[in-house]
Amino acid sequence: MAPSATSSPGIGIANLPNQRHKIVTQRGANFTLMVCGESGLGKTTFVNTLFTTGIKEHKNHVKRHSEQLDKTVKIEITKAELEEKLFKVQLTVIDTPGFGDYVNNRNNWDPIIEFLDDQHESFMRQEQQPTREGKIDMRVHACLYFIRPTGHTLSALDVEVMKRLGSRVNLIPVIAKADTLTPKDLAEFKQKVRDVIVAQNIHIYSCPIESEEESTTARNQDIMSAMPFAVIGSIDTVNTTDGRTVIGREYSWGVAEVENDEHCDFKKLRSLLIRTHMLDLISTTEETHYETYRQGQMETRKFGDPKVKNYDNPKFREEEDMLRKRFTDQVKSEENRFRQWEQQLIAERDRLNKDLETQHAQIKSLESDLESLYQQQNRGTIRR
Ligand SMILES: Nc1nc2c(ncn2[C@@H]2O[C@H](COP(=O)(O)OP(=O)(O)OP(=O)(O)O)[C@@H](O)[C@H]2O)c(=O)[nH]1
Ligand SMILES: [Mg+2]
Repeated sequence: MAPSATSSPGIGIANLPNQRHKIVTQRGANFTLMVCGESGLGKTTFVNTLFTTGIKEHKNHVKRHSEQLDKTVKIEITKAELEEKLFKVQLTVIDTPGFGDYVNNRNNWDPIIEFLDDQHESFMRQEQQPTREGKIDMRVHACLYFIRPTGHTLSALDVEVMKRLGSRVNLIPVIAKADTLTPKDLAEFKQKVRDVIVAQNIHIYSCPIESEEESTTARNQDIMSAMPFAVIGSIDTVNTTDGRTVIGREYSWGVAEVENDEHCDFKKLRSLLIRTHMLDLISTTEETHYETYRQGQMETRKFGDPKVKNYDNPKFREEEDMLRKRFTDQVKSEENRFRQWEQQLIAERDRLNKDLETQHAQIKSLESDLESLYQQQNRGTIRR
């Protein structure tokens, strides 16, 4: 940097964007994406689609099992390395179990919220250590929330979960299975979802629109106007009627194409995530969400104190009450048993003591009998 600073006028601030670019290029970036939402909406399929289209050709891709379309039952983490024009990105995708199919589905998204907070927590604790090199960072930079394509509106569950997510992470709403709605219904549904998001004051990610270059501004506008992104997930290669081979879902009426802007917003979403706005997602996570978490924690607890786990789950509370009652009952019945046993022991001791006394008395009388016999005998011998 030194030669350019001396040879060019000014102090070289104009070079800063390039410098930042260079630093990031050398170090590479970590990008973590999470998918969540109700069960069976195609989250796992979407992750597989993402890996099949676009990420596969990059080196070191950790291939997922392509047949894995079972219900996801635990948080699953997949890593891949992307490289584009010397820019390296360690991509981590987190697939989560769907919620909403339990009888009592209150709070069954808690593990997801906890996971998000835990990543901030773990990073914060590492920052508090004397050596801060080689930190492990799994803070989630973007969370795709899958919405059921009902055509009506967001469910109460969606609203509740999205509110919680939006205050912690860059939340990106996604309409699942876009091929199940007609273009007209899809457009109407999108508007309804947008209205609820505004009415309920749900925080969703919005990227900076304005840019020095007109084409970039137009592209940003185009991407943001597609929110909530409608997606189609598939890893199957199918043939269209006009003879093209595409990734999509085949129906009797034709093919729903994943990478076709006329059919869904998959390409726009992928572009936002891994091309155009990755750095913005990373920096807003750092500057907004992590900072909010850090400040919140610093205000409520002392430096170095462990995080308070807030399990306000009624199911746990019920179980805890039951356990406590069982424990008290058991202690009580044991106490009763001991008391009876003690009584029996006391009675037995008294009986034995009485026996002992009678025996003592018998011994005493026998001894005095013996004494008097001795005396009588002694008197007889003296007389003789
Ligand atoms: N029509 C249609 N079906 C889809 C789409 N994406 C996935 N599916 C189907 O939906 C079903 C569920 O897909 P998954 O990817 O397992 O759903 P999930 O959200 O991961 O489900 P959980 O792991 O239970 O939360 C599968 O039969 C998929 O083939 C889509 O875009 N359109
Ligand atoms: Mg799944």
